[in-house]
Amino acid sequence: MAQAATQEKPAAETERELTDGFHLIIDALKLNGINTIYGVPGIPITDFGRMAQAAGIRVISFRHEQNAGYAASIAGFLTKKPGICLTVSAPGFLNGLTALAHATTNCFPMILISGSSEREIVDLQQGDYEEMDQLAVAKPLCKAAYRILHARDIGIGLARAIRAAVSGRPGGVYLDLPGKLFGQVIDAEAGRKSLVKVIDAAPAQIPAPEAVKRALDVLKSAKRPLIILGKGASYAQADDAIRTLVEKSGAPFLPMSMGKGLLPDTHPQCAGAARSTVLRDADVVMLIGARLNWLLSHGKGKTWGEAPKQFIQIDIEPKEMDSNVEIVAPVVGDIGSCVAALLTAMGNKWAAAPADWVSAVAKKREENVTKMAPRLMNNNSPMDYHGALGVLRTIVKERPDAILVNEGANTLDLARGIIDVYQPRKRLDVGTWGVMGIGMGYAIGAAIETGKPVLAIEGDSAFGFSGMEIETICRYKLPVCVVIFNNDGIYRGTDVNSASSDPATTVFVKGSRYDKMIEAFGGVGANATSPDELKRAVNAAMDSGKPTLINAVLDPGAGSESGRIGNLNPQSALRKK
Ligand code: ADP
Ligand code: TPW
Ligand code: MG
Repeated sequence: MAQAATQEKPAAETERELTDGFHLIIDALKLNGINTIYGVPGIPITDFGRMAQAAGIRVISFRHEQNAGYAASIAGFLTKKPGICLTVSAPGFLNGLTALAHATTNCFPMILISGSSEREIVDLQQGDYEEMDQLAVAKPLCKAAYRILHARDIGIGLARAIRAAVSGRPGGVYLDLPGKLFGQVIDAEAGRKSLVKVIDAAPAQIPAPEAVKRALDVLKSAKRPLIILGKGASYAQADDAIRTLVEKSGAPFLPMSMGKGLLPDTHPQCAGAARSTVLRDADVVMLIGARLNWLLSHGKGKTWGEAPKQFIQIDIEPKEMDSNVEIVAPVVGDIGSCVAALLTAMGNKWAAAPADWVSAVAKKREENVTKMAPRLMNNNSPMDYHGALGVLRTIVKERPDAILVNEGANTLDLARGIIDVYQPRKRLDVGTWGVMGIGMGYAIGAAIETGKPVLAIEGDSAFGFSGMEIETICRYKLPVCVVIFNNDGIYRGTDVNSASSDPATTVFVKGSRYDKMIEAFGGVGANATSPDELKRAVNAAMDSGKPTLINAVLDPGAGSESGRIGNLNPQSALRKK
């Protein structure tokens, strides 16, 4: 019967070329230069992943969506193109959502694409497989959220998602794709015509000349200027212009954690080692892609000292101005355009920052560096943070193009201060939320996107949040060396619970051998009990490019509660001092 029916169709009809939702999504991604997807397969996206891979898209399959999402978020930061995370419905979507919210909070462009179950059933709450109104759940947690119901809308839907993610302040976008969409068939020619190649996805936003002049007038008036470089400045990829601006101004600069490396930490104007001094004493502060949030004590209070400050802020988001304190010179636009405009307006005769201020900062910095130096050279076993970080600092100096991923509490705070970074976008860490769990996702995303070796310095607790992805690292044979600062716990491994036989809440199994984990997947494991051993093991790993995990045995008593932010711990009024 079916055969006969086909034969009866006119020739033109039978030869009509068809396409479907699967292929249209793939074509739309490729048309927009998106070549990598991070995700976890399952209903309804398993076949989509296979077809995407067959079509030449790199599909990196993870063990947990949150880690795939973190990989996508850092891909967005590193490339200025939205990183794509692909998940199944309800639980997979929710696992990915943490990373989407993280991307939005950190201003990284990312698109979470989740399959979902059918609208008819979801909207009547009739109990579908993995039923959830995902679009409604995602909305408050991202920059924009869209659903595509018809194959003919895939082109415009994806274009919208891309533009929303990368234009203005970058952020996370949710794209909901109900299962039925993938199999929808339409005429191939109509399908091709429906695709949209996004033109100028993140248009330049040029600051007003008056804003530029106002900013320079304030900067010129400064006796003690300071420039703060945030991760927005790193993201902007205006590296040369930023360096020129800083050098022309002659002002000390302070890199935020992921702003490190825009200018090397060893640059004579770097005030990283004189942080408290410059924050306290500066009279004019120019923020470039850095918010006055908790990481900068909201621009007020003791950290910022008694003397009144004037803030200049360069940011693409107008609402960021006056968010915490008055901004006397807002410069709204993209950092590339803003810095270029400032440089032009500064001309050739710009007077560099006052010499007494510059030398006072340099002196303070030298004092602090000298004070720290001997501690970094100790060869104690078990190691303390300084001994271990001292050797890693040298390794990064010798391998400046390696990407450093870093999370933990003490492991984070001390590594940030001790390890100098030499190139832009080489330090990736917990970001605005101080979130644990970015480690392996970031390491994978960074290795895939850049092809560079990755050194991940991880607290033993921090590592645990994404540890299973070492299988992913081994499977894709990525040049990732994970160093676990194993102090038997969160902050310290020494807490004791005196109320019962349960372990204290912050401690783990003593003497764990994390290096054994990677051996299960064919990677290289090593145990390091002294800085010398650590140095040998990390150098061997970085030379080999093989997936490696080094268990660095740290003194369980070496850390302090909450690392450097113990002051943020609420205190019980009833607790005896
Ligand atoms: P940090 O944590 O390093 O201090 P934040 O994440 O607080 O940095 O701030 C980054 C800022 O950079 C955000 O306010 C964001 O709007 C801004 N930003 C991101 N990309 C650009 C860009 N291309 N041009 C201008 N501002 C940008
Ligand atoms: C998603 C709270 C902050 S730091 C940390 C936790 C659990 C771990 C610190 O121990 P680690 O480092 O990594 O061993 P070290 O060197 O000090 O011993 N859940 C999330 N994010 C955060 N920030 C926490 C919990 C936390
Ligand atoms: Mg620890």
